Amino acid sequence: MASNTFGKLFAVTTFGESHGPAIGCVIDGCPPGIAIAPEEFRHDLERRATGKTRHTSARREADEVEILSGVYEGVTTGTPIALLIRNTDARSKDYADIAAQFRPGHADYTYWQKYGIRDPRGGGRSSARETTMRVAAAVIAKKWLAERHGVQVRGCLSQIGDVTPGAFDADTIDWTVVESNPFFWPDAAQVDALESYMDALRKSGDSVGARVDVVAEGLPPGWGEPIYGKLDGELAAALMSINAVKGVEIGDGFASVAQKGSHHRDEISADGFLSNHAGGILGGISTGQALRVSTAFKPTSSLRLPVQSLDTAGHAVEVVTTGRHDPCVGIRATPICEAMVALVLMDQALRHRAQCGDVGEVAPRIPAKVTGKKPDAEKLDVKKLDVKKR
Ligand code: EPS
Repeated sequence: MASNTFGKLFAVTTFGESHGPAIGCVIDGCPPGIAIAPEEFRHDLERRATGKTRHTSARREADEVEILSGVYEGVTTGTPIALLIRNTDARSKDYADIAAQFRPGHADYTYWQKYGIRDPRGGGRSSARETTMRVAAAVIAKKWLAERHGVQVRGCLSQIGDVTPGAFDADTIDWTVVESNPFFWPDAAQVDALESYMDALRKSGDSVGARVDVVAEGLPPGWGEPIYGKLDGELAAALMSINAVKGVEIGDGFASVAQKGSHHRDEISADGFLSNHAGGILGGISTGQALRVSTAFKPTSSLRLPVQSLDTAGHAVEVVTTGRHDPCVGIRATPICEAMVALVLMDQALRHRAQCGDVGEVAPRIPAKVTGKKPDAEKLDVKKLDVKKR
């Protein structure tokens, strides 16, 4: 299958199916000298994993990473790094009854049309199981970005269905709150209400969409390649490649449509930029401000609620999907979005070093921090700060 490789200098190829013996990746182009141990993958893989709370799929995978190559005595050697994770909890019988049916909203029909054959077990290659390897590869990217450039890539859930955080500002997210609840939710006061919301949703058999925000801080100005390798363009493509993604916004995104230019342009003073509507990117190149990107996930299509469809013979069928499905795929998408942002940044950092490494630091460097001189009233509208509890 083509197009399983991502990145130019830090190139990640993933392989494997949800119910095959294993999933894996090969990272080619990783700089030598990065210390990495198998246990360092655990934290992010557990953040992404199913079966950790009642709000995600009940499948319990061990997600043990085996490093097959590219690492000697705990340090990357510059040769291809192969990572392998064996699938340990696939239950293919859940798919026996729907093996020849097209689940509406799933990739069953399009894979069938493209290849004329498909692996129906757990969605095969189209399963979110594949995202495990992106998160694993990004553990190395995140480590290099942090150690080499002081870049931190962090994300949170910023909407589930029509519920938005009661207190949310991308510039002042309390990351300890985000990491201390099963939703990566930034507002501690709403977590109980979200638990009830998700319990009711799961009982109803339905699913709901979500929005994930990622903020990358510490970026230097200059990363990103105009014209066809723009940082925002590559971020959008990377995030859109995640299962169930239907939209990506950079900075104020679609809200920019209703803004005036006098408001949107981020004023510059000697103390720093006065706002960050651009989301840290101008002309496809990082400004040195925080990178802000937001991703929309559609509601999960595998539901136990009956729905009409066709089978591969063209007969009308009623599809009922049993098995262990997420009522909201967006809930565990935060580490996946972080991973894709980190992989893009790693690749762009290496590309910048390759072409412009000799340019060095160019004066003046505008400080990243927003000084707070200009009240950002319109931004509040954009994020819909009203809480809609049910
Ligand atoms: C998925 C369906 C479920 C999820 C799976 C994603 O798979 P299965 O029915 O085979 O258990 O559990 O997610 C994972 C296994 C994972 O590791 O993310 C789908 O249709 O995308």
